[in-house]
Formats: sequence, C-alpha cells, structure tokens
Amino acid sequence: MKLSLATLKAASPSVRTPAYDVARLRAGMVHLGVGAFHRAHQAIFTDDAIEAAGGDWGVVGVSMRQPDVANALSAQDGLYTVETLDEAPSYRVAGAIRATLTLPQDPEAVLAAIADPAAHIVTLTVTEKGYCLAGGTLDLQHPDIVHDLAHPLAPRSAVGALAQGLAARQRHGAPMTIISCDNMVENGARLGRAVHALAERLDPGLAAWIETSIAFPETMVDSIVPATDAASRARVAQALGLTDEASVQREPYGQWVIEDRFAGPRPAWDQVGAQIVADVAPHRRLKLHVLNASHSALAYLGLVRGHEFVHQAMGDAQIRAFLEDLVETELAPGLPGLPVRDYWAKTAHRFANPMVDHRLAQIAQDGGLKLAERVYPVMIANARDGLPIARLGAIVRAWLEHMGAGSPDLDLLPQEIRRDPILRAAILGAAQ
Ligand code: CS2
Repeated sequence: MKLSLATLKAASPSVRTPAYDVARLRAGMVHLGVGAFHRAHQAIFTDDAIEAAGGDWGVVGVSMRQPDVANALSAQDGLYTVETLDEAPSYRVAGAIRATLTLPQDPEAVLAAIADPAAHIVTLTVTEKGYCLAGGTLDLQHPDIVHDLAHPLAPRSAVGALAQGLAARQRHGAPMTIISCDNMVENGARLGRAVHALAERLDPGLAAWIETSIAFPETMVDSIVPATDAASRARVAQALGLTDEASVQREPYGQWVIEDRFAGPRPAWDQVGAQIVADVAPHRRLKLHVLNASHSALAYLGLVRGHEFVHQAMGDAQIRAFLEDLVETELAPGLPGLPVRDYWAKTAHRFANPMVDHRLAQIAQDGGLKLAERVYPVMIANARDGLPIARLGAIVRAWLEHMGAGSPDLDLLPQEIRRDPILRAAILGAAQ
C-alpha cells in the first residue's frame, strides 16, 4: 500500500504524522523547486509551524522542469516521509505540501498560484544556476530569459515565473514576500534585482509596483540532505509499513535564518527554531565560506583520492589536515569577528556522521557557480588584505583538475580571477 491521505491511518504508530487536519489545510505559500532540500527543510519548518500555531500555510510545490517529483507527491496527496539519519533513524510524515504543479506543463496554474491573494509567500530552491545571473545581475542573454521575454505566459525560469505571476497579482495589488533559499551571497537582493530587471522589460509599471509591494528577504538555509537512494526508500517503507515514492533523508541538524523583512503574514517559523533576524550576512558568511567551501574541498580532493561519501573523505588524514589548515590559516583570519573555529568544529562533527551517506559527486556538481559563491569572495578579500590563499587556491585547482580529468583548464575561471596574477598563482600552486 502506498502512503496517501486514505492510508495515513495505517502508518506504523512509531512514525510521527501531522497533528493537524491535513485534508482541511489550505495553501498560503508557493514553493519553486520542490526537490529533496525543500521537502527536508523549509517544508518541515512549515509543518512544525502549522502544528505549533495553526494557519493556512499549506504549500503549492512546483517542479521547475521534470514532472516526476510533482507526480509522485500528487499520487500521495502531497504526503511524504522524512527520514532523519541519527544513531537510530527516525521517521515523520509531513503534510505541508498541499498541491503540486510542473512549470512546463502547467504554466498558467503556476502563475495563478503566485497571483492567488490567499498566497502570501513564495520560497525558492532552484540552485545557483536557476537564477540566470551573470555578475550578480540578470543575464538577459540567458536562453531561458530570452525565452521568457518572448513567451511571458509560458515561462521557463523562476525569475520569469515570478515576474509574470506578480503581473497577474498586481491586478488586486496584495503584497508578497519572496524568499530565495539557495546558497548564494546576497540571495534576496540578487533575486529582487533579477525579478525587477525582467519586469522592467515586460512593463515598467509592474517593476515600480514590485519595488513598493514585494519583499525579498535575505536567508541562510542549512541541513545536509543526501539525494534519496534505494536504501533510504527501503528503510522508510519498513518503518512506515507503506511505500513512499517521495521520501527524503536528512541529517538531524537544521538551521534557517531569515531577514526580518516580510511584506505580509508568515507561518510561525520563529516558534519552531527558525531565526528571524535583522542581519543575515554574518550567519550566511559563516555557512557559505566555512561549511559550503569545505564541502567543495572534500568533494574535489576526496573524489580524486577514491572516496565516495563525505564521511569517508573526512576520515582521510591528509584531507582532514588540509581542512584544519584551511580553517586556521585562511578562513578564521579572513572572516574576522565570526566564530569560525567553533563553527568548523561543529561542522566537522556533522560531516563525519557515518549515518549520512552524502555523495561527494552530488556536491561536485555545478562547481563553477558554487565556487563563485563559496570560495572566490574570501579568496579575493584575503588576497586584498595580504592574508594567505594557498589552500583556497588548491580547492579551485582541484575543481579545475576534476573538470579537466587531471589537467587544470584555466579557461573555466572567470576573467577577474584568471587575470589576477596573485589569484592565478595561488590556483596554479606557485604561491606556497
Ligand atoms: C552542498 C550543499 O551540494 C552542495 O554543494 O555543499 O548542498 C550543502 O549540503 C548544504 O548547503 C547544507 O546546508
């Protein structure tokens, strides 16, 4: 039997299920990119917030390209299981996702969901490349943006869906909060500028309304969510007594820091562990440049040394020593005022969790875009301040070698890095 509203009562009593009436929950939010990270992170904060304080905060989850996840969820009435990978794994069924759509198949419905006056918030996890940015602003030459300008009612990009959804929303004028939940520097401001830039080209009146009525808070999101695999699916089925084609797995740790800049109401996220703060930047700098940067280091250094998972690469004395040196000599001095060493100690403990089979290959994807957020900003600042950058350079080199099957392909570097003699020397290894 498959998990659904009809079978939920048959789920094993050891599995936590929603303490609210899922069937009566209505949607108050839209999420673009309903992948594993959203289901394991924001949707769980939302599920907790609904349990704690009520409210019609159901989520319309949108698949941006392939219909598979949306179809699997809709066949289960939006229900899915989260497996938490602790010493003894635990399981809960989440009910926050109330409807699913696939953008290429249902563009009108996606735009209508964004325009719906009952919806107050859009959240996004579309990965770095989903923002179609170049140099921090919207790339008007990006094929998806070129497409969305020509066919605004059938957008392909998140930015296109938001601009056109807001165009429909402007008719009734209700404000909205749009929250980027991807690992990027200035994620809120950049998304805001991108949506504004596209709107400007569609209709300057729309762009002006967006400026006054739509909030784009900054965020930092954190939880390690390995791609769902057959082993996790099997454990879920065993624990639940039902099959689940949309389950996800995650580590116990989860953090969400959101800038206190909402245009309207929000779920009681602050009552269930999310931090609503005036300034996200210090939290995000720590996370991006310590956790995500060392994650990328583990991926590129670990794969070439024959490791498959993060916890294995963490057990490699040479890699571990590299990371400790990186933190001590380059990250701690490069991020003054932040508790870098303490944060790293906790992060190292999380990375070493043997229950979490997080594939290095998953982290290695999209290296060019990821390093631009995680590594280059500290590398550039350290070089400017006369601080060491050899290890940061070594991460970049390891990525270039990963891409070039052993020989670094310098053409992959952005011009400002390639042309800077100090950065270039650090990457080529001549700086030590
Ligand atoms: C990882 C992140 O895949 C990656 O590039 O570094 O997804 C990481 O697992 C999360 O940001 C943790 O919050």
